[in-house]
Amino acid sequence: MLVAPPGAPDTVTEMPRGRLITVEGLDGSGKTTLAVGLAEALRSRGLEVELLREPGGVEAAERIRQVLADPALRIGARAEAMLYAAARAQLVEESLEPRLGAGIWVVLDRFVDSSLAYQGGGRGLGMEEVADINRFATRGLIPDRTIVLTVPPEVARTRTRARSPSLDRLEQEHDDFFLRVAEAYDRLVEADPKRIRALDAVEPPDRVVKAALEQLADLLPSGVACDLKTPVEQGSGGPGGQSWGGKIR
Ligand code: ATM
Repeated sequence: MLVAPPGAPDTVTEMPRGRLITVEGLDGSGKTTLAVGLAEALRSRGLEVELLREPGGVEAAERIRQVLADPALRIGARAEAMLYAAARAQLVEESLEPRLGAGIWVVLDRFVDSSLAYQGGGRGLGMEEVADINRFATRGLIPDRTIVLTVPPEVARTRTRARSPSLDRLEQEHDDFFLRVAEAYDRLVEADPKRIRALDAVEPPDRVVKAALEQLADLLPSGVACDLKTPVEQGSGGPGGQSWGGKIR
């Protein structure tokens, strides 16, 4: 099945395709908080939005996630890249394509750019090689917009360690691994500024959500404004407060 261009009517339903918005960055950058906040903000403007994560989002991919996180397993760099791509292939086929085809927006916590940064950059497999297997896995599906949260790797590491005392297989990597990942993200932002927008993750969460929404302005259906007040400005909590929860799978 060919991937219709963003915003083009779906040939079967004549419904405009949904948009795929991905959120990227180092663990501890606040990426998941942003994904939850962004999904909420888009829903509050009347859009149907699904919030998903990678690796995961569908049962087979969630099981692959458990394998990838297991610190007791030895997994080589190439096998690791293929496992992320396999989880992604299943998510695309089982969940993303049907939803986008039905006009649903998807906010996705990580996608191909994570593999380019972690396996291509961090593991040193090369971004082009990793892009090749992912083109196969995703049948060429490209996000309509990607927000990369930038944060100094040492800040991200401190937050990750504070969050959980036991680190998973990837979180146990050395600092220079995460430095290479951060550099790879910088290269991705530089190479595709139309799709990939970098935001400073050190800003308060509600400001990051607001800034991310502004980066989606040209994708929103006409009549939907992108300058909504953040929930904090509206006095209803939000990621700056404590009430902005959300299930992400
Ligand atoms: P989250 O913690 O954002 O759910 O991601 C799980 C780990 O998987 C994360 N580890 N760290 N640190 C990043 C890693 N990852 C990859 O290495 N490649 C990928 O393609 C994806 C989707 C995630």
